[in-house]
Order: sequence, then structure tokens, then C-alpha cells
Amino acid sequence: MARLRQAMDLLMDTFQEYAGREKDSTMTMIELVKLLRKEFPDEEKSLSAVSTLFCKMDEDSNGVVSFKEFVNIVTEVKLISFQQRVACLR
Ligand SMILES: [Ca+2]
Repeated sequence: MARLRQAMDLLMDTFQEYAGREKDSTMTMIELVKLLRKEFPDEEKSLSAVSTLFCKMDEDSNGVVSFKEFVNIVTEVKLISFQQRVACLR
């Protein structure tokens, strides 16, 4: 359980580093660009790709990404990545 707690703390810290440290902070598209540039330096970051990702993250379409929306997309991406790796092993 300690590892899961550490993972959640890391997710929260990473989100707050880019979105701000307020209690109910949210992430804008500009903040998402900064996160992607620093955390995923080798990934594609075209305006189109970032815009598509942001729209997918912003589930309630209010123009900003909450921590819950951020966690949802991160876990979805990791789940897809895991499923692709398992499929490759078959
Ligand atoms: Ca939102």
C-alpha cells in the first residue's frame, strides 16, 4: 500500500507543480504544454496533438483540467500501454 500511496502523492505533486498549489487548482492548456515539454521530452507536442489531448482530458468541457480528470487520462494511457505490452507478449 505504501507504493500506491507514493504513486498517488507523485501524481498530485506533478499535477500541482504545473497547475498551481491551490486546494482546487486546475490545469490550463498552456500549463499542460509545459508539463508535456518537461515530463515527456521525446513525445510529439504539436499544437494539434496537445489540443486533442487537452480536449480528451477535459471531460466536463469547462476549459480546464482538474486533478480527477488528470488522473483519469494518466491511468487510461498507462492501461493502454500495459495492454499493448501484454498483447506483444502473446
Ligand atoms: Ca474540466
